[in-house]
Amino acid sequence: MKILVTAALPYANGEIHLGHLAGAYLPADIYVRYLRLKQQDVIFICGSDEHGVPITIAAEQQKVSPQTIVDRYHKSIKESFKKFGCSFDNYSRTSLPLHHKTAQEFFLKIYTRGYVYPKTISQFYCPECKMFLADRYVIGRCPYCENDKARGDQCELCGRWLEPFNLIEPKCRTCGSTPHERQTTHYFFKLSEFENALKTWIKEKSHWKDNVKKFCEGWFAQGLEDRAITRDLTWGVKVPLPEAQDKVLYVWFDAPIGYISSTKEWAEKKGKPDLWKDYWLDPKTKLVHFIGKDNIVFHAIVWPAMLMAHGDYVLPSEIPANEFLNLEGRKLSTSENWAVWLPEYLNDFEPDPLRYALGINLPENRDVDFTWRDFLARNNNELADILGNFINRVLVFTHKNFNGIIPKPAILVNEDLEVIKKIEEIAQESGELIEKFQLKDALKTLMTLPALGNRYFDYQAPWTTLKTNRTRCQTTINVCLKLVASLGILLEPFLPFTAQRIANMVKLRSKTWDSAPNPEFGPDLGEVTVLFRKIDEKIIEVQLKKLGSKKQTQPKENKMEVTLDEFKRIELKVAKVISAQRVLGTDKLVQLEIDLGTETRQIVAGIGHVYPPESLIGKNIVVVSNLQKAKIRGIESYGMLLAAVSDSDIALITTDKEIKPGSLVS
Ligand code: B3M
Ligand code: ZN
Repeated sequence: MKILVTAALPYANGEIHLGHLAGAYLPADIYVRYLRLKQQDVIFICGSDEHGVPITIAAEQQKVSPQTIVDRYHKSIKESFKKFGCSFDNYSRTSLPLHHKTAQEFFLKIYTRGYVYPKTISQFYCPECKMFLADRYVIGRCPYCENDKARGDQCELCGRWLEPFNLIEPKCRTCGSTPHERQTTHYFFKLSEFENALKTWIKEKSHWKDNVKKFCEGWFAQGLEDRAITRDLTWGVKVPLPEAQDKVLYVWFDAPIGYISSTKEWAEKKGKPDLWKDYWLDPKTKLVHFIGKDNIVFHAIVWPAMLMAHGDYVLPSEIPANEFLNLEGRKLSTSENWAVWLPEYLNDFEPDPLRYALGINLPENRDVDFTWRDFLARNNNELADILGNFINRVLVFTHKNFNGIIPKPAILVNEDLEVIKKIEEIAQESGELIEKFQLKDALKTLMTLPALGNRYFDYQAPWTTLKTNRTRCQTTINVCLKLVASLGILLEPFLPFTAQRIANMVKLRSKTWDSAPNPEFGPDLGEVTVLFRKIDEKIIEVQLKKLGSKKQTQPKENKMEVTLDEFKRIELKVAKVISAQRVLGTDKLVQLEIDLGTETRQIVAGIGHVYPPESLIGKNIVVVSNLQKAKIRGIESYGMLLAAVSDSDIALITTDKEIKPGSLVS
């Protein structure tokens, strides 16, 4: 059976945060990695959603073009997913011509099949901005929950899908004026015609999660209405009809088609351009959409209806939708910066501790809370003290007492056999849980293994049998190493970086789920490295401080004033760059040696993506010379260089003419 797994296409209008990860991307990645270990024919498809009002609004806020926004965030989202270990087979973007073509063909197909019709309607029009106000361009009060910041397409608070006219006291979000009504023609999708077919289809999905089924029932209770699938905007996929040149497809119409075009791109990259058809055109394909709960209606109702209208493609089999992740007891809010951003997290920590902390507490059936205190405790008490400790003590013992060669077992006694049986049982049990999308239980189940290993090791006391009964000691260590090697496989879906390091340390040769508890590894060990570092309590306060404070890229609203005395405490000096080199493995950091007149110093600056290091040599720069020393990527930096920073560029501050290094800037 072919399995096609997707994770919701994130809007390329900002960075990924923990809410996104816990909602869709981490669970999808765990599921796919598991299926690969089970040697299933699975592909994992995603990409950036680059259309719609979320993009154009971000562009307006940051005063750049929509293209600049999507280019910037597509690149950085893709990069942070990679660093986090999201193992997509393809990560595409909806601005690709291939996607535009696929979406237009989809539209034309359902249009010619009679499921799309034009209708003239009144819409909000802003007289000030001289434009129709699509979706999020109108804000107002939600008629259901009274939230006064509801958007024209959806109320974020109660999750209801809205039409702009539903809003009470509507306003133009750009200029605040009250919009007028004006006539415009749009294309409507006959969603109402699919009500019965959808009901029958969803009835078969008795095993689906309650949240998805309940949501759909609520929709059916209201009755399905036809939906406008075009917008009066210029950014998006053009409507492929001569009479509608000035309109684009509604982003929620084109985005799910992105799953198909991303699969097409994958096939093209593989050099087998028709391979996507094996997945999409085969009704036996298991199509699994991982999403957050705010996307349920689009994936469980509108998209399946679109697929039914089209007729050629497979329908979703599973829609494991997660609830929300809260942060330190509060609802996540990107506008208030109540969020932990993935690139910032990855600057400070390794990916696996986060995959663990989120994985063991996924919002599968209810909203959950992420706290830094819990993150720290999970890392220190569970990853370092239990998992890391077990593996480390076994490997160190083997190196020390058996020269790093895997000792052969003698006769296995009951206690040994029990450990081996337990590995087998737990692999089976957690595998079944993963298949049922109960990922956090699967991880909890797996984590009983290192705990069991520690108990077994303590009880068998190999440091004693080493002297009293060497064959017994060999057997114990052999069993322990089997467990370590099995963990190198079984933890892979959850902690891929750690699992790879374990695999290297025991020289694992086969990596299939079913080979645990008897995987092929050895005959000797690789170098032992520490798997988890304990994290200091101090980080909690540092991280908490970041929450709710405005991000640097956003315009500052309140400027804080300083006194002249305060300003004078900062010592600015001219320095000349003597040498410059890129910090290995980074594209931004440059290590500079600078002449400050009376001394030379080393500083590290984040300008390497704009200034090639060699171009800096000989330049006069301005540095804060009394800034405390800091370590950046382990490299000491004493002082900070000044530069002007805009959204997309950096300009170094230099002197207008030659002046002695060390001169004060005041
Ligand atoms: N971009 C919404 C979101 O990021 C939307 C998902 C599209 S999935 C086809 O939440
Ligand atoms: Zn306006």
